[in-house]
Amino acid sequence: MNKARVLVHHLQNSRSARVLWALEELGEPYDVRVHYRTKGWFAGSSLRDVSPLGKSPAVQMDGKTLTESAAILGTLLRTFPSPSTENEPSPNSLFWSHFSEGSLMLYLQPARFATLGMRQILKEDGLNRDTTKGVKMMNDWFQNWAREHATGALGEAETWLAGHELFSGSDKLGLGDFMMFFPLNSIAHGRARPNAPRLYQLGPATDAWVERMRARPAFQAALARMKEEEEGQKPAEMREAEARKRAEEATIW
Ligand SMILES: N[C@@H](CCC(=O)N[C@@H](CS)C(=O)NCC(=O)O)C(=O)O
Repeated sequence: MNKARVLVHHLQNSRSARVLWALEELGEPYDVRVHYRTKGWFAGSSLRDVSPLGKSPAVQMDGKTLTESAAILGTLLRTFPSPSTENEPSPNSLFWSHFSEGSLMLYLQPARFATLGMRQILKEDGLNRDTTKGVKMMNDWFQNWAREHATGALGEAETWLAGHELFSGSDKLGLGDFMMFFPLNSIAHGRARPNAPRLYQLGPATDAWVERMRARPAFQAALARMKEEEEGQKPAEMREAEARKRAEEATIW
């Protein structure tokens, strides 16, 4: 049974981390319902029961369902004011909040899915050499295009952080920080395959900002809560499948 005023719908490895971190910074109690990714890295159907697009994050609060991370965070910061966070976004926060989704995630997310799509297509039976080559060429073209644009955006962030402690531009964490954290932390600490080439690089000021944010007790608390909820709410069939995979790996090695 849910007790807190805020219920966060959390999808593993997703933008909902922004919301859990913000709620920890605000000291506001919250409940979490975990949604698990499918094998293809999609959200599955359970989030569609919560909101029409079925995307993460979604928050239920005061009888309403909120979606879009920037809009959710704006509402939370205003509703639960705290002395160490902006209650209203500064012009800088507003800028970086739009930048995060509109100039950075715009390239990073489709680039990731293009690679996932390519891997899936290449598993199909009956592909000839030319088709395989064409699929790889298309993905390479797309990755180069995305990388060129994302690299420009990462340069902008680096220039800003070389002169400022926070994206808010003040001494308080703001909407811009919570929003920018997801793409930058994903680049710095994302689930790259072992030995995979790093497609995106952060500048030294950006790297240092990510580590400062990660070291905040509220971020660590959000991370611990995510792990606990993801583990605790895991469906039995998922546990069994994981146990089978571990057993198979143990047999192979
Ligand atoms: N602009 C939206 C993007 C939401 C979004 O694309 N969320 C991803 C997770 S990071 C998602 O739900 N993906 C699962 C899917 O598309 O199946 C926001 O900031 O909330």
